Amino acid sequence: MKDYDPERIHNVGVFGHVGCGKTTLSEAMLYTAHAITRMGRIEDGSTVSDYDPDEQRRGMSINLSVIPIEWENRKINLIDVPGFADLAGDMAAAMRVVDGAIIVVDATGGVEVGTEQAYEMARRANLPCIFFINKLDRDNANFFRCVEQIRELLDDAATPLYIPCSVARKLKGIISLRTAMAYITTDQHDGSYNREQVPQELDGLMHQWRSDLMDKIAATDDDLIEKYLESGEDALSSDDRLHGLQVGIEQHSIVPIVCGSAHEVTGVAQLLKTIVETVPAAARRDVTANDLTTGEQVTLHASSDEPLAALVFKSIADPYGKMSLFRVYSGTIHTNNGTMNARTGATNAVPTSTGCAAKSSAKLTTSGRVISG
Ligand SMILES: Nc1nc2c(ncn2[C@@H]2O[C@H](COP(=O)(O)OP(=O)(O)OP(=O)(O)O)[C@@H](O)[C@H]2O)c(=O)[nH]1
Ligand SMILES: [Mg+2]
Repeated sequence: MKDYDPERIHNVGVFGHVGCGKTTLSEAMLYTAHAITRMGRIEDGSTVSDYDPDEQRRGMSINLSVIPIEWENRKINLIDVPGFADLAGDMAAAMRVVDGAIIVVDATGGVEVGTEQAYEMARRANLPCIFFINKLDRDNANFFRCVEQIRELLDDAATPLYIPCSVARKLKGIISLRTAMAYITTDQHDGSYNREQVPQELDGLMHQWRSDLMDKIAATDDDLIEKYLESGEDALSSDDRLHGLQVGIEQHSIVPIVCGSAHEVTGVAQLLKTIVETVPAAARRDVTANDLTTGEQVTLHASSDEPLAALVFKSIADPYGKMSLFRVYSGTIHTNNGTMNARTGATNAVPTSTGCAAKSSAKLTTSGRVISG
């Protein structure tokens, strides 16, 4: 994997109710980004994320997994988090180290207890969120009921950026409300799609939801609202729409909803695009921390030449040894150099630093350094 500076690293967690499809969606993102050549399945115990034999036997996630994905010259550090309520410790651990949250909603079940819990925690952690309404390929999926429930139960700022493109109850792809185009999934189901006109029968629905989105985008900025009121939604350029979306997310007047099917790899490329467009890169998000040696509050900047500050958020022991997963907030960890444990005051050497992709690990940088991000 290439070196990425913190301007190009997005740390994102995938959260939601048990079984809503987080691991399958993570697998679909890896597949869409060509990080794997075939899509693993929960039923076969072949996903990258659920690598533990116990997870494979039970068909559910037990440990969080870190999954790096390269997408359009960015690196997305994805953390796939188990949804099972007894494992909420992993959810809390992941929330501490990510800069954005994907909240997956099962389109057949709607907002469930685990969805509410994940969204509340993400809001408390002040994380920008993206909802992904999954399993739209299922017969009993109901996208619009999910949107209604999300607005009623979680947040009325939730706003679809995409709606399903279903014809005769069959999911064909998704419709972008920003571009007013349909992205139709190809027969390969590998994340590729064809950009097509919106089917006529969905045109009215698309315009109705597009107006809802454009109203919110335009309302974020005086210049945009002026253009919008004078000349309508087509007067907003794609840069205007992106700017309004980003401001809306920052002001919390918009929480984006993306949709699709992890199984059919539909809507997954658009989710990756939404992540890089809306989750701030590591360098963009300063973090405050307590310096335990001085008792003072400090702001950590994600820059490789600052003093080192890193947080171990999960330790895993397996027959091969012990592994600590950490996020570097500022500075650089040099392999075999001493790092001070701020809590105990002890100095520990970091024997090897690797970037990990679930069970496998690969050296993060060619120079054996781990830089902030
Ligand atoms: N039809 C359909 N099934 C899906 C989709 N995504 C996931 N599933 C199925 O839903 C079940 C649960 O999927 P997982 O990916 O394990 O869900 P999860 O959210 O990671 O589950 P936990 O980590 O245990 O909370 C599996 O049987 C998947 O095959 C989808 O888009 N469509
Ligand atoms: Mg899972």
